[in-house]
Amino acid sequence: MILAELVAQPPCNDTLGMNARTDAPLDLFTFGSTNGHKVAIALEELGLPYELHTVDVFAGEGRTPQFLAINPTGKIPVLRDREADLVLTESDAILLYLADKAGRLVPSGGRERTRAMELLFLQASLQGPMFGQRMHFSVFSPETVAYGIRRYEEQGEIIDSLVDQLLSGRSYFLGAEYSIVDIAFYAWYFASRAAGFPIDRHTSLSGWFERVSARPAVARGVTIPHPLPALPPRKRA
Ligand SMILES: N[C@@H](CCC(=O)N[C@@H](CS)C(=O)NCC(=O)O)C(=O)O
Repeated sequence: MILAELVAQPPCNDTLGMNARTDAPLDLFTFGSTNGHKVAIALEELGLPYELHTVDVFAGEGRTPQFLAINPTGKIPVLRDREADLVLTESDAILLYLADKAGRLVPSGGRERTRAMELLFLQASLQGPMFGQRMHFSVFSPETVAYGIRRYEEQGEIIDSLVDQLLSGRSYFLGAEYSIVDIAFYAWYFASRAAGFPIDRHTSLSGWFERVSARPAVARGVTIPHPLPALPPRKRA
């Protein structure tokens, strides 16, 4: 979604963090959760200066008229590129925009770029929604809904096996080169592991997770704008 211009400045708590600067041409509206982590990691990896705006979407700050004018879904992350007069939502679209802007972390053309797009769509349409529902039913739901827990834990296991297969015999999703596809998948694995969903029995997946975790920009990105809070204990069906 591209809005021609912001209709108002959001009333966010502006927080300066990590490599962020107040005079930067990019604004990142985010909170310390998966989809926001993706963009924070990419900005840190690419060394693009950005101004950080914390929007506590879980306390309703995403539903203010000012924020809804930027993103009608009321969700983070949102990126504003002042120089390009562009406001962009959807974490994987933002990853692609940033990588193209910097000319790094995504193939510029050919079959490799087509493969990267395929995997980004897979992340956005399968891993993200399924892991999101799993987190909801197994961790945050105020009720214990056995069917919901079973359904999404089963889906999670199917995705873990698929990702393990995709990573088999390669260091990263696209082969030898780390890319925004790794960043896109990593953010949900980071949160899922913190919520108590193990991946150890999948050797390719767990090896990849360790490799990506060891990157300094990734370690910084998952603390922006704050470290992941302690999560409630995982419910059992
Ligand atoms: N498809 C969107 C999902 C964004 C999303 O669900 N963001 C969450 C935080 S990770 C959010 O803002 N949740 C608050 C809400 O839904 O009200 C993306 O990839 O950016």
